[in-house]
Amino acid sequence: MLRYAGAAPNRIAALLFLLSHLLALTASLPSALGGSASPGDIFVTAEISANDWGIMQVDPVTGNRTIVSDNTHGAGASFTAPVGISITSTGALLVTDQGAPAVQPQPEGSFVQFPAVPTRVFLVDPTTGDRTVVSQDSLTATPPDPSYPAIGIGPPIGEPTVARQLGNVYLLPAEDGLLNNVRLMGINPQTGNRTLISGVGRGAGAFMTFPGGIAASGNTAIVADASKGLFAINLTTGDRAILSGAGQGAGAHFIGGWDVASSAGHLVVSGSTLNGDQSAFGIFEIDPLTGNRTVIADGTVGTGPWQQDVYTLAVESGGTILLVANGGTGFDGILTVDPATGNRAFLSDATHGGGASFMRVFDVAVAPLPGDANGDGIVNGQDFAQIASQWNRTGLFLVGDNNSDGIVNGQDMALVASNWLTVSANYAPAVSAPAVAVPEPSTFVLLLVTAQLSCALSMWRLRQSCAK
Ligand SMILES: [Ca+2]
Ligand SMILES: [Ca+2]
Repeated sequence: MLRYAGAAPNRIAALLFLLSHLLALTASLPSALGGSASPGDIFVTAEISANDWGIMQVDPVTGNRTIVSDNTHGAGASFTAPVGISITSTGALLVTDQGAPAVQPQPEGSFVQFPAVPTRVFLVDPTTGDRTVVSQDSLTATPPDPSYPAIGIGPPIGEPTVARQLGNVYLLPAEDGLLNNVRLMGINPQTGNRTLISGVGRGAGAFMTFPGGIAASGNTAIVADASKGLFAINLTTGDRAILSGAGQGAGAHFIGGWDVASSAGHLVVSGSTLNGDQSAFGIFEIDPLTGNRTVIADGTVGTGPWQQDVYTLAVESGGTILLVANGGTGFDGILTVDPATGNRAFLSDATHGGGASFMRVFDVAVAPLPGDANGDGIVNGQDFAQIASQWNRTGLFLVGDNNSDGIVNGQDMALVASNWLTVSANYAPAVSAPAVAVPEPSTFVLLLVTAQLSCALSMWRLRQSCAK
């Protein structure tokens, strides 16, 4: 068996992957994909005006707003109550819509609540605004309402929060409005079929109560729960454990989680410090292994606007936190939060940013920059070095695990190669000019070729010397 000492095999293996993909790219440079969000693009679900809910795009620098998809933008099935939004690996917008409940009288005189518009999961083209229903509940009307045929089979979508892609499945936390049966489901993107991953009847451990945001890495989903904190859910067994909350994890007081995102190897969480008291609210940095917490921002940490009813969040390249402020007149919009100081400023609201106006924002998503292993907003040699130094390491939310499959390997390096020198939309304002110039691509490729040839020669010699 061929063995190397020290870090050499990491760099060699990583170099070989990067080189092979870079050489392949010279034959077919990536063309602009229609209908794909660009890295750093910000999208929100919003109540745009009375009876018009939809998707808006927010410029990460100016805060200017444009309507992407609503009653008059984009084709396809109409939104009813789009709430959660995330971005798929192909740059489409993945949106959960809670439908419209209604109370219906029954023949015997009772009243039954059922959704007049079913709950749905949409894919939305960020360029055209066109909407495609991926998965849809049927209405519990008799006879069935032909205008809302079920799409996909399996457990009902119920009351979904935000769906998130992990590999080839969409993860969807939801509760059943009638049964209060909180569960985590997986959705097949091709068929819309839903399977129970964790909940009543599958997996051991405490049940979720009020699920919100979700992050995922490897074989684990982290679900924010407004009543219990953060759940860690094994995607194979369905087992649930409270990772951080009352009695779990040390550090800052933390009871309930509203939303969660991953950033540079840790979790960024919005949540409450007193059960049921949203005024006792903060942004926390939480260790995904221990559940230990520190406060990033709250009513006393950091300066700038702060008010209760701040809910969902996302993290930009460079670590800036985007926070949805949803606190009533004069406090609706998107805040930026400096992760180092906790300082806050409005990016987009009634008086910041121009363009289309909105009434309320519900959720925010930032298009990631694939291959940006160190999260600085540009894909370059530093990302190569980051991945090489972590080569074959396994774990949760690893820096360098670009595709979130729980291991740092050639697939992550391939994303570096295919996005070489791509920058995120917020790159310039968020990162100061590098002191050392980034080498031209051709120069870097030449260096890699030289290094790779050198490695190949030494490998050949080693093989020869080892061959019997
Ligand atoms: Ca980078
Ligand atoms: Ca990976």
